[in-house]
Amino acid sequence: RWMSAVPTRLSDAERKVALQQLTSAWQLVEGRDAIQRTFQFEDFNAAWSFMSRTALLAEQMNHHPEWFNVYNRVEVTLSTHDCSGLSKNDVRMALAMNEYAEQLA
Ligand code: H2B
Repeated sequence: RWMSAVPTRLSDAERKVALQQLTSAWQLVEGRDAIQRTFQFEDFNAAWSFMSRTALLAEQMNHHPEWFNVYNRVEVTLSTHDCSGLSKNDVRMALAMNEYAEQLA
């Protein structure tokens, strides 16, 4: 695989726009430059479908979520360790997850 460019941290202005775009479902994590959202689905099957779709995108983007699943709940934290903070990749991933969850609702 080709090496991709190292992502850069969002500026304060970019971060503000991104958070508005992502809706209040995503929140900044306290004490860490990361965003977090908890998704809840009908059952485990829907949660796993969501995770499968997200996993395919994560591999494509070479950008991987931190997440925790129990039954129908998926707790997601997005951050970019390559830049020790939030990058466009986190925003893109969050938007895609919103969409996948919407489709599985
Ligand atoms: N995922 C996330 N969330 N942040 C990163 O900085 C990141 C990643 N970097 N997946 C990639 C992999 C990097 O570690 C590899 C070596 O390309």
